[in-house]
Amino acid sequence: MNASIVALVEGVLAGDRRSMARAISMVEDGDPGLEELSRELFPRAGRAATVGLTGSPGVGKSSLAACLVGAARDRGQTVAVLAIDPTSPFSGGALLGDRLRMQAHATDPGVFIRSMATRGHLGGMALAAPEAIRILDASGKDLVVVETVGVGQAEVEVATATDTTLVVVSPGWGDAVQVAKAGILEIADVFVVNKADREGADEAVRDLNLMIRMGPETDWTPPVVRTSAATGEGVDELWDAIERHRAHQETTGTLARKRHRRVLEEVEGMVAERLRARAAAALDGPEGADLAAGLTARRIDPYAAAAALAERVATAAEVRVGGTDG
Ligand SMILES: Nc1nc2c(ncn2[C@@H]2O[C@H](COP(=O)(O)OP(=O)(O)OP(=O)(O)O)[C@@H](O)[C@H]2O)c(=O)[nH]1
Ligand SMILES: [Mg+2]
Repeated sequence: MNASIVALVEGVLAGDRRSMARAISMVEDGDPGLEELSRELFPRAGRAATVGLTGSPGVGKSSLAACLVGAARDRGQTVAVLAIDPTSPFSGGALLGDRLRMQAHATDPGVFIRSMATRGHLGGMALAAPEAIRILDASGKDLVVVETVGVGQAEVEVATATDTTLVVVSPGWGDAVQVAKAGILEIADVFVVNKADREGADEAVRDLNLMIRMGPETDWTPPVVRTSAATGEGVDELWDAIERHRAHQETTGTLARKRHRRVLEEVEGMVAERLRARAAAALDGPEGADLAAGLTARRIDPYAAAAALAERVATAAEVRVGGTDG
């Protein structure tokens, strides 16, 4: 194994900040050494509780993450925060403010904070997030908090990467309606009405509860917790709700099922990515030219072309794929 990867693995397992930061950068860049790194870290992960924070811009996700860091430390737990911006090709800039808010924890060795973009990762968010979470998990942190910006598919993907998903809204924006529209009712394990120090929090709580009651019957009813990240109000209740959800998932076996499904989906994504890369490489060469000629002349249809190519790239022992394939 590459000596620098060996050192990096040791550093991550020891919880060394610089090693962790480098490892996350490798995820961001889709570094070729990632496969080796992941292979070494995988057996050491799976211990951390993972919590996702999601919601519209500005509702207070980062502020709440900072509150959760405080709550974890009060309870003697170590914690990592990963802020993911799937829309930005760069990390740092846009999220720097978040890190400044976290400054109270910046020198605490039990806390690791990092933002991440996915500029180079082939599988995008869906593959990058679980990989980054695993690094933080393997570093020995008890809790990993993941914040995502924006509403959309990437957000849902990140939600599936964590054990407990918090959907955060703030009062006065008709946020309950937004939640319904965005289809994130389904992904919420706990609803948080943040900025409870502002007017309209009670209405938001009421609307959400109403919506949950009208929703499908499930074995877990997401609680709606009122918080103010500004005053610290409700943070203990939020912590309790997270713990209750975790306990529920453990006793019902949902947690194990969720994790199984997650890792299988990850493998599926990797397979898809590999085959896609092989197909692209094949189409780039003489085979692509042949196919193009056949398609243009209407000798072959796209379905048949795809079926033949899929068959070939799936079984080909050796297809040259510009460095991304083993
Ligand atoms: N009054 C009040 N303001 C809050 C509260 N929580 C956060 N804020 C403020 O709301 C603004 C946005 O907070 P952030 O924590 O950055 O929100 P965010 O959801 O992380 O925002 P993005 O990452 O940009 O989507 C900041 O100015 C915070 O100080 C709260 O509970 N009460
Ligand atoms: Mg934020």
